[in-house]
Amino acid sequence: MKFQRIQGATFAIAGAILALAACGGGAKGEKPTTPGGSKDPTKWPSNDQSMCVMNRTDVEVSEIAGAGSIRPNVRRVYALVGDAEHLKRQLICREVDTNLDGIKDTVRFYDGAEQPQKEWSDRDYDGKIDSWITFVDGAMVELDEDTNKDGKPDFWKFYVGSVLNRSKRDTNYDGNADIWEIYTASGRLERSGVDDNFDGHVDRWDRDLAVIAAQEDAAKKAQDAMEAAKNSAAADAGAPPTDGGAPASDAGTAATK
Ligand SMILES: [Ca+2]
Ligand SMILES: [Ca+2]
Ligand SMILES: [Ca+2]
Ligand SMILES: [Ca+2]
Repeated sequence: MKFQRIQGATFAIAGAILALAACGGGAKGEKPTTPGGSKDPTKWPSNDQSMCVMNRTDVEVSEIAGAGSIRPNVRRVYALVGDAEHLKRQLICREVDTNLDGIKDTVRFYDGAEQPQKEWSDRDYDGKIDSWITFVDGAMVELDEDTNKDGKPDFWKFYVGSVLNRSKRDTNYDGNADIWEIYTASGRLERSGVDDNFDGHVDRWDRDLAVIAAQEDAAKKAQDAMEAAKNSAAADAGAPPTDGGAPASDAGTAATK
């Protein structure tokens, strides 16, 4: 029973990883092949560049072929926990060769409760990790990306309740952030602080004009609605005489017919 639950959870994660990889791949058609890999499964390298390297011997490894693969491309590593009588497997690492070239390109590490802790991916299959995700209580809180293919993160995104909350970028790739971005509650860019001369201090704040316009528009609509409600209440207060007069004229009209 317990094992079934674990299987279900890991399959759900498999879907999430594949969806993520599909998003990041970008290319229409076939995904690129990592140097040293091959799209011909009979020519897969003997070294699959495993990232589930565990400095422990009390582990069990399971290899399976995922959808569309004729050779195993998914590896799960379990720790064996408990005493001899109550030994159980606990998922600690899972890695996938998502473009089926014989080289693992996405890995997830799990905590003692089998909740994801970290995920690293080579989303453009150039052989270098370019995406680092941090999870807290199973939710993504940080996504770091390498946008210039130097193997180092230069775009850091922070999430609150799965919504992008703030980010920072290193646009001259010196390792230090020089743009800081703040997002609205719906995850839309609201304003950016820009360090023009790369001295570590914000020189100017840019605000998203579209967001400001939308905020002003919403405020004006609220104001208009309030005015309309006020006018309508005032009209209602003076209305009875005219309303009262209407039936009479209707009656009169009817009477003339
Ligand atoms: Ca691969
Ligand atoms: Ca890469
Ligand atoms: Ca970089
Ligand atoms: Ca910089």
